[in-house]
Amino acid sequence: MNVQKTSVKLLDVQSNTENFRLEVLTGLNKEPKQLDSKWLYDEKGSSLFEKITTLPEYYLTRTELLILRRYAKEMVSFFGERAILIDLGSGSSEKVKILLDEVPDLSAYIPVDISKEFLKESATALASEYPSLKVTAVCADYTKLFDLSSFNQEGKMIVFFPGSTIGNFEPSHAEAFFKRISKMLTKGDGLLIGIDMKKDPSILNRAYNDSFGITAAFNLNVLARINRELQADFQLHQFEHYAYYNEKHERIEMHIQSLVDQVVTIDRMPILFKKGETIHTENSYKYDVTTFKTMVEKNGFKTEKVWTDPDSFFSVHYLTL
Ligand code: AVJ
Repeated sequence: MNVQKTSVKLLDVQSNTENFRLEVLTGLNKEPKQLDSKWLYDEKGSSLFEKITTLPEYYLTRTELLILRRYAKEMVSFFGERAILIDLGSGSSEKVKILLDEVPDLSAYIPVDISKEFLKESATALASEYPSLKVTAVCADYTKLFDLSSFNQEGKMIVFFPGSTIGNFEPSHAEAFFKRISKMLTKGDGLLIGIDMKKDPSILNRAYNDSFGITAAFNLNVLARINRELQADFQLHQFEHYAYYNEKHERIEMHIQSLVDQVVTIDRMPILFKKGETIHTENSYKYDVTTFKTMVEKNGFKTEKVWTDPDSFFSVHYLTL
């Protein structure tokens, strides 16, 4: 047996269950009902999302990987020497490996994710693949501000935010996110960010309604999580996945729709559902290059370079403070 010793430190900067209870109860008592999409990513949700990224209809991950592979050399040439690479929502780390393979001299790699178990596993696996790399995993909600001052800085801080996760934020929250990141960084530091582009709605609709039903399972899994963690009694077969492109708001909306009139109990509190009523579980905003540039520039960043695929389905932007 080959047991690897690794040097992964884990910093846990959140108290998850209390936030979850409060946000679920608040969100489901709203009109219309809603849940923040970050709650989709428990261990099961994270692994279902990994499956989504390999689906034929879900062009996003595949296309971003293609852009990263093709332009990694040029991307890392912006990082300079001894950079600290902060990977927000690191997931399986497949994307960052493309960059790591091109930067020989990082002073640290900091994967950040809200899903603790998943983070621990993937950070440990990565550390054993890159034995000379200093890896410190941070379990945090990166929609909030967190402290990076303990990482003493030799080179630039580079924040890597792939996957069009920024698309989950309301435009006003995306702006707040840029402001917050800019407070964590100093002049000359960088932000490498992946964005899904506006395109033919039928392509978008297919990407969020895959024929294997994995996206549906991913969406409905949040109900199973609420059942398990908050003593609730959702009957999953009484609900259905519903996702569509909202042209006016330029976003995919993902909902969970109630198939009948019903009452669900969460921690002894009754929640009423009308037949057809939905819980809005995710927005996935789509951008074009110009709109995105304008937004980042309004919030302190300068666009240094934009890379895209031949169909302009996806883009990766390098921004500096
Ligand atoms: C991880 C936020 C980029 O919006 O495409 C995939 C999540 N939701 N299928 C996306 C997701 C449904 C995904 N992001």
